[in-house]
Amino acid sequence: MASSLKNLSAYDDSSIPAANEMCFGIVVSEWNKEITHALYEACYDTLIKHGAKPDHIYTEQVPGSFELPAGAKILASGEKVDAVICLGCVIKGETSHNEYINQAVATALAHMSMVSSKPFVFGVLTPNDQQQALDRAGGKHGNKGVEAAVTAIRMAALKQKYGVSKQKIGF
Ligand code: DLZ
Repeated sequence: MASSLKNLSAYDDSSIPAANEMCFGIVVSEWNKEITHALYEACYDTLIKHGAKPDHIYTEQVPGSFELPAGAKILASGEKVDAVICLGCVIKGETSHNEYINQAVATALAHMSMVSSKPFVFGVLTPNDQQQALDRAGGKHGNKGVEAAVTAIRMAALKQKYGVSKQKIGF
């Protein structure tokens, strides 16, 4: 419902900082590949459109969305990337597996964003069915891969603005 009220894939280009000096990690889940590949293409193209250099974008695949945080942590552990984008699609099924996966991924990414100096972007679709996924992967609700890329650029720019380095929050 929220998506029909606000399609964030339609955004004002001029309000997005230049990504020329930024490095990004993208972690893509292989589950529901048709969807996650569409998210990835839109995400990658959006980073390039805003100035990111192809050799400053590091892409890795993981088996499923549950593995996104671990993959993201590995990518973020090096000093190369300024932000990590996680792309996945967990479709609700007959059991409650989706709730466990979604909750675990969201919690882990939020936690890593807080304890590290790097943004971890939650680009995971949580649809009730395949059609809802398609609607958000280049369909009538835009492409959430675009939004994930824009979020990563904005958060990386925020980090640069305040000169945040590698220190952790806390003692
Ligand atoms: C097991 C599973 C199921 C049932 N559904 C999905 C899904 O819709 N989307 C997704 O990204 N991954 C799914 N997985 C795989 C889990 O994310 C994970 O890869 C496995 O449980 C192994 O840890």
